[in-house]
Amino acid sequence: MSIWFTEELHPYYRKGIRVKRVLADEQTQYQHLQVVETEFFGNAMILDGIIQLTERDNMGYHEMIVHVPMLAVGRPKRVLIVGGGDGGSLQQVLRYPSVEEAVVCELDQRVVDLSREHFTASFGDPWVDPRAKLLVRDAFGYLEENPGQFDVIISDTTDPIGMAERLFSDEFYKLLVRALAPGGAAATQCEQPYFDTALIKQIYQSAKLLTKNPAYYYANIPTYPGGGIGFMYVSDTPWTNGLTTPFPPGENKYINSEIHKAAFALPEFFRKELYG
Ligand code: SPD
Repeated sequence: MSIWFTEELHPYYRKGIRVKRVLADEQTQYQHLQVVETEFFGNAMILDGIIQLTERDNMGYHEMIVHVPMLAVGRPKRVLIVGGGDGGSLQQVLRYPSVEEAVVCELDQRVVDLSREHFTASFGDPWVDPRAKLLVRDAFGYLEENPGQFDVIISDTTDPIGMAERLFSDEFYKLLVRALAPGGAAATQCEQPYFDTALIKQIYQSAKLLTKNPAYYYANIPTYPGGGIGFMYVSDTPWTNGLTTPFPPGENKYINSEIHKAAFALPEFFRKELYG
């Protein structure tokens, strides 16, 4: 027996994946959390009805959100991941021998627990690395308490709905930039050019007031709306600095030098919207 899971993040657009069986289905303190085994994409995590990751295509998301700022900074030592309780970004961050501490600020402990149960084939168990530090708390307060502390910050969040909405606000971006060490860089989950143009423009304008060299880039992820998602690079350090930095030890499944560069090329309608 198999069933179709249909996602409707936007009221005018739907996509579906075929599910073989449900592995977990619970209401946590914060959200409806499901893990399903799909027919093509391996295991998938779904939060409040929205696909967060699948085993088959998460690498486009995690490698791009992590390596672009990490490579730009060069030898990052202290890294903060906002959200990211599934461990996918953490796994990529820990590939860098220069990293001394990787703090993950995740609100929902159950996301961590169920990922450790169902996604070890993809992520291993990055939490056993002594450099990994899990804080089960809201990131706002933590950012406020830690100005100038991080070489890289990854904002690995859900969509701007409900409690996650403020992670896309000007206030959040101010705190994010304030928490960066001099020369540091951040990358944030920044939605879909077709569906979220106004939001992305607002975030870019805010990032432009706060830093010298923000830029938007994009990755293909078939299980996300529109087949992909974008990221905002936020830093005084140009992202192009990373083009000559060697990749860290370990295997890349999505990023390579050509993809790294090409990800910043935007379709004309969207380039005009964003950069004028
Ligand atoms: N529309 C889905 C966006 C999901 C972004 N978050 C993914 C979390 C993976 N660590």
